[in-house]
Amino acid sequence: MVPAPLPLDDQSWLLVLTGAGVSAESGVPTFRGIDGLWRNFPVEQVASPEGFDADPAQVWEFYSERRARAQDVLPNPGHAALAAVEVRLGERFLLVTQNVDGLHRRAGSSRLVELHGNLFTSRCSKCARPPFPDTTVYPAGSVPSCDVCGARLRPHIVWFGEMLDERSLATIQAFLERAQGSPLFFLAAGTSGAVYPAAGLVDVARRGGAKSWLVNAEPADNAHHFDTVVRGKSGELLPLLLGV
Ligand code: BV8
Ligand code: ZN
Repeated sequence: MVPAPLPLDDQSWLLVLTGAGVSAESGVPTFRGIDGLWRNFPVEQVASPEGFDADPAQVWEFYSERRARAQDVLPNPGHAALAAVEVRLGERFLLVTQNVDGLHRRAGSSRLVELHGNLFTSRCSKCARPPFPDTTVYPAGSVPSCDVCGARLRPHIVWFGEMLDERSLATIQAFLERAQGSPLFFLAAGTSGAVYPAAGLVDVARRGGAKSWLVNAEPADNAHHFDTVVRGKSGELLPLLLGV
């Protein structure tokens, strides 16, 4: 069944949250699906500070493998639809992504918050050197070191047990404050709703008066928090729901 588009008009504000499912049709494996990334590497070992301290080479192997894969893939119509609706809504639009694959930016999205960091950015695990672009696929077993202080480099990614960047949360808060008094829509796509605080964003938006939609291939952990749930592929559904 073809879903009705979101009733967006020239007063509407739209906050979108995406997860790994939005990149699945580009060929990027999701985390918890059958081809899940975590299958080979238990999440605590490869996406946590403890795991990095215990075996930095294994963590760099995990992220280098994802860098190699993500370089070969292309944005899909779901990414393109989100970039198009940003052009239409301008400052009344904000895209928050849990994805670190960089595909939203490659599709043209710029009003974008990368909540969990970015695969193609590294930083020093020790000194205050700012995070820097890094597309290097490091050879298995190697751990790159900072050329300023010599400490280990790490991916600029938010690991489990780590706080999100304050600026990300402030950007979302400021957007919701500016939207007050106008019709607000919240759309989540391709996310299992398992990871917080991202999975709690729907509740924050609803407290701001939002009508909420979820687009997902399977039931999500927090599906009951949404007014409307549309089952299916985001690459097919987002262009329809966003009318682009
Ligand atoms: C924090 C970087 C404060 C890594 C990631 C108990 C209760 C509540 C919270 C916690 C708790 N215990 C611990 C916590 C906190 C923890 C958390 O939420 N844990 C969960 C697992 C219970 N959160 C944190 O640690 C966060 N920090 O809370 O700080 C704090 C500090 C100290 C102690 C406590 C709290 C930090 C979380 C960030 C972790 N980093 N990513 C990396 O990417 O390498 S999370 C990781 O999972 C990815 O970012 C990923 O995006 C994210 C969420 O997964 P999804 O994107 O949803 O992907 P998933 O595969 O799960 O689902 C895809 C969905 O798409 C599926 O449903 C599938 O059906 C669907 N799909 C597939 N194909 C399609 C599709 N849909 C549409 N179309 C398709 N074609
Ligand atoms: Zn350093």
